[in-house]
Amino acid sequence: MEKKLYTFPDNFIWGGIASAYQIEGAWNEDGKGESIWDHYVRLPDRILNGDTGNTACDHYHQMPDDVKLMKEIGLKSYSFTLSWPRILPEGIGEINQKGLDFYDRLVDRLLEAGILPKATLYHWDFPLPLQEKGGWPNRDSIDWFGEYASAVFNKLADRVNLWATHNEPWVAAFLGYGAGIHAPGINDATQAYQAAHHLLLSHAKAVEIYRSGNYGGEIGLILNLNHLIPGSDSDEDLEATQRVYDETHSLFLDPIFLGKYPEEFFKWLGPNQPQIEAGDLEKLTGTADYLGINHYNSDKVYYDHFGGWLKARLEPYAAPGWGFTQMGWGINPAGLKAEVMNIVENYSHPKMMVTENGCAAVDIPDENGFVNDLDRIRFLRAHLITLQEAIEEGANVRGYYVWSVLDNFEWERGYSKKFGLIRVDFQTLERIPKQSAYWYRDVIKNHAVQP
Ligand code: GCO
Repeated sequence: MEKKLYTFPDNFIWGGIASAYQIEGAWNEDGKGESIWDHYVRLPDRILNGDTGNTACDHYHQMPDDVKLMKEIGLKSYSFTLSWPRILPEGIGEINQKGLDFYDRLVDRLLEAGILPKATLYHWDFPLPLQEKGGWPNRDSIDWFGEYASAVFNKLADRVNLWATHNEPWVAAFLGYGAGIHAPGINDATQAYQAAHHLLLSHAKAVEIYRSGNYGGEIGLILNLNHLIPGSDSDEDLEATQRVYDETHSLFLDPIFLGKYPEEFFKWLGPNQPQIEAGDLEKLTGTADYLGINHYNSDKVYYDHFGGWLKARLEPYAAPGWGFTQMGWGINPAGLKAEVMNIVENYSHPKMMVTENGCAAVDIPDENGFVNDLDRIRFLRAHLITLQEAIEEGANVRGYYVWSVLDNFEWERGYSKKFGLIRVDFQTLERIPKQSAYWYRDVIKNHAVQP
């Protein structure tokens, strides 16, 4: 019997994604200012093996060849992020023209290669001088971000029609200002929730600026929506799961799509809840032309008296027949479909894209440096199949971006985890496409996934 082919809509966008700090390098070249990550990686014992993004994949210098490689593996779109301090070294004020020119060249190279550019304004590399003024917890950050967004739109919005303001504001707020395991390394729940509120308001500010420019493209928000499963049907586990859902999902989805914050959750937060000014919520509602969903894994959630301010403990969940990625994340392909259908059913059925999906795989190169990453192919195939099912059930999903195009700097884990379709030898900076790159090229060509 012929195997079912999982086909995607004709106009479905097939892409790959990376982020500025994780691949560019040139951390202090051509007038670039310091980001909080440039500073954070120099602090003792923050990054595994003392790795930094100082060079990373050296994409800043190797960009033309990287775009050629993207074309060779058949990408129809490339989602990149812009380094705020490369463009505004002080965060506000004088523009570094050489910084903007890099992205100008990147966009032109992509268009020449027939690859749709998608640009995200912020992927965590906040300008250090502005962090020294209080960072995202400072309400001035809204206007700082607006000034940055204007400078970028003025230069690129004539050729880039697919934008996102923030990548994973939850990570920026709660790992950067809450857990303190990401830059700027602050451990303060009140600052984390205030940062989350200002990240959302800055998103709305950038959207307002973009829309007033009548550029005609689309601008959205990208959220990390991993799937949460109650550890049991006990009240305490169900309530703990709701609290984790509220912090990771409701806190961002509700104001944008429902015009409200999760009130019960704010009562739980008590003094940690963000200071909100009159009119703030009205500014947030309806500010996403599409929702970007970053999805990797599922977790079971249990009540835990010692589980931080949420009093919750997460345990990675792997579906039957699956295991865990090199990040220790539970593989549960059905979790992607569950997250997409949750948005369809509870958040007014918006336009969506899967803006990140991929896995850190074992990746052992052969004598030629080639990686036959069948485990990554199995991961991607299974997630695309559940995504196709969601689309068949009515989800308005317009595209899918594999994280990541290149092996790169995996934040506090340094270069120890490999997510790329293309291997990077960090001794020589040689790029070598993995088997998954060739598999994905066929998926793109066929607009379909074979089981
Ligand atoms: C994220 C970030 C990426 C990560 C990737 C793998 O989702 O955390 O957007 O920068 O590198 O997800 O962890």
